[in-house]
Amino acid sequence: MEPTLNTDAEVLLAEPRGFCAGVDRAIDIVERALLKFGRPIYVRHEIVHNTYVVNDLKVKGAIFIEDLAEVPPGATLVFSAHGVSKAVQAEARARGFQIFDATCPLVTKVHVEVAKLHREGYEFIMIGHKGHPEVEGTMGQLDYGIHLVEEVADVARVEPLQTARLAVVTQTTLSVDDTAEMLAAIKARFPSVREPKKQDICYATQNRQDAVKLLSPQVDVIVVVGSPTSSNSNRLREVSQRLGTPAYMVDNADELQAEWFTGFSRVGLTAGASAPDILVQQVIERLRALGAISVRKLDGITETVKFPLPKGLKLGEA
Ligand code: 0CJ
Ligand code: F3S
Repeated sequence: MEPTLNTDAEVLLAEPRGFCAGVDRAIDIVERALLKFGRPIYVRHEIVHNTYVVNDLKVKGAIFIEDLAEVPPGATLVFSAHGVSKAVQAEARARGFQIFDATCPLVTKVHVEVAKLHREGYEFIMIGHKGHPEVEGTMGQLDYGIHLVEEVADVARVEPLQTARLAVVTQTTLSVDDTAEMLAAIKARFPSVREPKKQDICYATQNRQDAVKLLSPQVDVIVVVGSPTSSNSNRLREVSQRLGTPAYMVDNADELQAEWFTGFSRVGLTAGASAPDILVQQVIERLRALGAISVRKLDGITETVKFPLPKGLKLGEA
């Protein structure tokens, strides 16, 4: 590939970027299950929305399925980081699988809150993307009483059975700004609505979007490493585009196109919470081939969150 960047071009890395604690834990669960119980390990849905991670685990012996009927009796099954509905949990138990739950603890926290408030008689408005597995999992915590809104216009269409006990929950990987706007619309229509004590958007989503906000005005173009199915990665691309800096999302370095960089001197680089660092390094190599002469890390928050593994996955543990 011919260099297209200017001769002084540098790459600026967003901080933080890439793996979050929930993704680290989810991948660790599959890898430990493979070591402890041997192949195959069945995983319901992509463990995280990343092509590289999924292909790597396939090679190591993981089989990814959507329908539990594809899993043979007696098999070991892992639920993905995005979480599952009560119906999926019940079906997996009824089929007698050995189950390890890689649902991110921050998603489980939302599930627990939904169950608790439901017992107190609450109905819910959920802000999220229809069809996303996390939304299916959270809405599937109850048989009824969760109304999904995807955009501000949906708020006017919600028809709760009552409004005295109405609570808002959200997907964890949304745009912080869009969600604030939707919450304002919900509060305008339902002034007594109960908001989450601490917003359901997770720390990793918030921090990565904040980092792009800092990066975007300092660069000519931003590259986001992430797979097309990854909600949090797509939001990073949007954050930059809305601030007026062109942004492209790539699943791997081969997807970079030389013409995106023609005449530019500063390239911003970040990665979604499910995108491994090896892909970021490969993108940096490709940008060097296109003419970048240096790489600089921006200042940003250091994340220290770590989640414990479920029981039964350490070697030697019964
Ligand atoms: O839903 C989650 C618990 C986030 C998992 C990590 O990111 P990813 O890309 O697998 O999932 P999203 O599509 O939700 O961002
Ligand atoms: Fe969990 Fe947020 Fe990561 S919900 S899996 S910490 S993107």
